[in-house]
Amino acid sequence: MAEYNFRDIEKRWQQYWEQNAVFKAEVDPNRPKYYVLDMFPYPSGAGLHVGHPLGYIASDIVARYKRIKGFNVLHPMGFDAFGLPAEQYAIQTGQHPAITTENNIQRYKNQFRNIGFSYDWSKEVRTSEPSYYKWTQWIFGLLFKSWYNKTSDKAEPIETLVAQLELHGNSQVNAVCDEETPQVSAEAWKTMSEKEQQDLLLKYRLAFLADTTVNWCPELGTVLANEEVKDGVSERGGFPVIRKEMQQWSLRITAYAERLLTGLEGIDWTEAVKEMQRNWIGKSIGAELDFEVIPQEGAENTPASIKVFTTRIDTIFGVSYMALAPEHEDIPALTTPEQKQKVEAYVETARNRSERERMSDVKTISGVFTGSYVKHPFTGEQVPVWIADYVLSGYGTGAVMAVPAHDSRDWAFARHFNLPILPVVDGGDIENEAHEAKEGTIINSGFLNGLQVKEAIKAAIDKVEQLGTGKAKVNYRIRDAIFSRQRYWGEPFPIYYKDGVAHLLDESQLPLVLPDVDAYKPTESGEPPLGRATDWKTPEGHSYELSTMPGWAGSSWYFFRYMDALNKDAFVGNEAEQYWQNVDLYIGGTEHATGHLLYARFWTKFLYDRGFVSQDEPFKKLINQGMIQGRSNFVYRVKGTNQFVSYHLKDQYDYTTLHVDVNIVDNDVLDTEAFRKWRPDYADAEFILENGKYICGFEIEKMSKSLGNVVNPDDIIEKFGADTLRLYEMFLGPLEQSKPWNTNGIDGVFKFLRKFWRLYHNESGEFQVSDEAPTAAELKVLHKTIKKVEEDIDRFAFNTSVSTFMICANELTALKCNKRAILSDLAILISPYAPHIAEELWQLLGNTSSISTANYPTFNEAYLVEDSFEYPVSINGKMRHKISFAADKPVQEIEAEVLADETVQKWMEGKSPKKVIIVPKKIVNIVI
Ligand code: ANZ
Repeated sequence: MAEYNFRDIEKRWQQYWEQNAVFKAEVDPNRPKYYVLDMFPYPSGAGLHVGHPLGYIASDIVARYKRIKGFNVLHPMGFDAFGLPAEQYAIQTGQHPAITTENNIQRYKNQFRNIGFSYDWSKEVRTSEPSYYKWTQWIFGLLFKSWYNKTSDKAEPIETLVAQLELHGNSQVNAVCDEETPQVSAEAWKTMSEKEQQDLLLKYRLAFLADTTVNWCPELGTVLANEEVKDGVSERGGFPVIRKEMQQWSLRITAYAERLLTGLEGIDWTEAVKEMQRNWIGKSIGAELDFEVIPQEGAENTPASIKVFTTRIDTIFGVSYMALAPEHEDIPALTTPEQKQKVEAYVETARNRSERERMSDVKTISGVFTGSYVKHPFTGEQVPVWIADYVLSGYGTGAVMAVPAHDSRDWAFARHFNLPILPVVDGGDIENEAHEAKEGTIINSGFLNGLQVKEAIKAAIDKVEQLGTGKAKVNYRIRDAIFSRQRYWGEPFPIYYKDGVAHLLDESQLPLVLPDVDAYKPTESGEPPLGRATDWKTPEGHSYELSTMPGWAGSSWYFFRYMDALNKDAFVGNEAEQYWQNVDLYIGGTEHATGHLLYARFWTKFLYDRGFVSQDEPFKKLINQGMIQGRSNFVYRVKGTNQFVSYHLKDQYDYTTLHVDVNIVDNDVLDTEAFRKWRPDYADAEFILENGKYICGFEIEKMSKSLGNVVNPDDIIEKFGADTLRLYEMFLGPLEQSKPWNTNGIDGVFKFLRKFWRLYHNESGEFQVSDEAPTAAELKVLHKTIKKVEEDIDRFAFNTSVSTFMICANELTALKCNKRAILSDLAILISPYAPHIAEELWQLLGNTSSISTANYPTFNEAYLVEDSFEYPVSINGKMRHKISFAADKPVQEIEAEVLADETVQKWMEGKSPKKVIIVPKKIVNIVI
């Protein structure tokens, strides 16, 4: 074999890895484990473009590196296979989403295979397989059978709650539960009907059914999570989303708010992602206090008081109105007859704006007066009660004490409706904007006069506690997670209804498999698609739940399944779980910062509480890879013609700019023939060329089909090979950075691999290495590389390793090195990056097992020690010669030898030196 024949080599090694299950990972207590995971993909119809494998290549390098470092590596791959696109396609075409999904998965797997990933395919998971979602249903069931005990600070079986109810009712139960959980004595509990008991337990269960205000998307026919709604429309499809009350399954993630927050301290994630999670959880420390309602004459059902949540009770003397969320339940009772019409109209419109929209919309200030007043707790003055849509119903108490002088939203509202602005601290320009009373400021109002903010908060809380009208309170912004979707392509709930009570299917009945339906859309009467399934009932004739689980159900625990993917008795077996524990390195996109990553942490903590896993954080280290952007190319059509003008000539014409498919452009030069064939309209296109070429313009944009800038890894592999693709993706720049794809540079990497190949071959292209002992210079090049590559991978700086390999190959080529001792180690070093070529060379070197079973070479510092130094010799300021000396040679000896040197003597022209200056390891200066 002569040339570097990557096509042959790559196919052969991919087959070898697969047939010999080289990367199969088994529990092995004698070896340390390393678990490296990618966020598994949703198999979309478009397949992978070159941006997708960036993170996968990085994790594969780490996996392969850790293997040769002696770790037992778990590196699996699978598919997040339920989801909307396959279902939308089913609605349009009638093709079962399972078929679409299967086809797409096969395409992905082929693409993965072509890139040479070292996955253990025996552990593949697919969330849409019944053998997998059986366990998603099982975990849901476990959540249903659990409650959160604040005293033990963990989830417990519902039986421990029932035992307490039987003994003392719920007076001593310290649980995370529904805000409207009634007080129940043991007697009352015992006399409750089955339905009443179950209704009460639902208020405690970690998976529960409740009426909630949801984001309803009529076009998609489903409820969406907050993060699936962007600017009032659905993230997928951009359809309008309205707010609606519906009975939904939810998960009580709020029970874990504090632990999700503190758990961040112990994991190695970027500060940016941690901060996003902190904000999402949104802990705020403040107080709740009651404002007494001043009853209106003749008004009925007036509540005695209204509770507000404030983080700034120190500003209480600045309160000039109270504002309620439009959904606040006391609004009807507080509204006076004169205000009734206005209030009702306002509430109706305000309700349909999503929370996000209401919070982010600062431009429109809207609100209405209820007609009622409350009493200021300290001054006794009348405070008007307004309704304002900047107050959110789901946060705090849905009511705020407004302090316009010191809060900007209150300020804007007060200005708009001409309400008083009462400062409690000096300073600021409150005529024109709110003045934030920062920490350390002195309050000068009421009994808080003279106290600093912090002290004032404490003093005010003490006071309301004494009065019995308030208390310190911690609030979290995070909401319980709505878990029902009115869709077909998701996990069925293991739930059936009997006499209006939700019951959990017995474990022996799982999986509850998705039924067949005649169409993938809601029924005539508006039930979810599962309502179309005929005879979809329990053997006793009870109806099943018709919603399915959301996309994030299956991805909240898949990392456990990989550890023991074929286990039929448990979602993961103890032995496997205790060995693999959790993910050492997790690589994926930032778009999952608050969704998937938060839910996965929640489920892990829950499973930990219930004793099914030994770790309470799933991902020890997280890296977010950057996005690969597209590099779009443009052509310029002369207006009104079918003529296209080359980039540098375009300004002489009146033209329109058009995207052109980058696949018919090479180095910004358009393949004009291919262009004519590209689209029927261009069949007779004419070109105005420069230097005989049509040059395209370019721009960096998002990689997207519609912009014609999508590059398919299959094409790159066909042309240059997978090893080149892998190296090139890493070479583009630091992993975490976003960067444009530019196929133009790939040639350099390909040339490097050819040069690398030639190191192991003689001039006639035959494999030939020498068994001679390596020289010091050769050893130095090798050990420099060993050290650098190791440091780079440990820092996840893969791009700099690629340049290190290039330098190494250049240096060894210059030294004409073909020593086995050097080249053998070098093959190992490059094997994580370019595994196919490495395997091939490894075999040529006479090895019979995969290079992944080799050991990473040991770095030896001694080879790097500079043992000689080449001194430049300058005579009268001009560099005339170079002479090498041992690095530790004494200066006098150097001087003697330099002056005796023939070339030096020639330059000195027989004169004797006036001065000789020697700077050790720098320079010899002779003045004559
Ligand atoms: C008086 C006050 C004075 C406030 C001041 C702020 C500044 P975080 O930190 O986000 O928890 N608030 C309370 N409930 C609300 C709701 N449902 N919708 C909108 N705003 C609400 O914010 C808590 C602060 O936001 C609370 O403290 C309350 O306004 C407001 F100079 O009370 B504050």
